[in-house]
Amino acid sequence: MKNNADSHATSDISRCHIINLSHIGHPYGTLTVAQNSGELPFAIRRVFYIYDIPTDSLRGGHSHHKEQQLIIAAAGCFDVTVDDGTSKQTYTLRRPYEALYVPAGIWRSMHGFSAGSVCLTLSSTDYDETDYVRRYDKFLELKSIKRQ
Ligand code: T46
Repeated sequence: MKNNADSHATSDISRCHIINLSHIGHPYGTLTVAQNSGELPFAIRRVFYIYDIPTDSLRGGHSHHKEQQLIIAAAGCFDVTVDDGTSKQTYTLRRPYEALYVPAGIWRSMHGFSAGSVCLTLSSTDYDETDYVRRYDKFLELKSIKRQ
């Protein structure tokens, strides 16, 4: 995978940001839309969601070579910490229309789950285990940052 190091070499957490998805209020409930119409940073290829999450769970703990994501608290709330090997930032997701954009090459961890929370992820790629970097020392190596 010749270009794998590229996303890690160029990504930093300043590229992570919250996108407010379109939401339409109604007396009987609010409707939120995510569609490939240009308002998203990538075309959605896959959707997955995590639920029945014990409140003390720590999910994520990896980066991706190519995959970009929008992470949404579809129910409840939780924290997402993004890390580029130099800096970290924690976002608290608490509204279903708030989508956290996480580009490739960024380490992410999800924690602080409220009871009944649902983590919905919109992904730019099909599932591919070879796209994952699951060891932090390997992640730092790809970032060309040496441990002190
Ligand atoms: C991410 C965060 C936000 C599949 O078979 N297909 C899939 O599409 C996915 C996403 C996962 N899996 C398998 C792989 C593992 O055996 O499901 C198991 C749990 O996946 P993982 O440990 O990677 O779950 P999380 O919550 O740590 O991470 C997931 C995504 O995998 C990851 O891309 O960024 O949510």
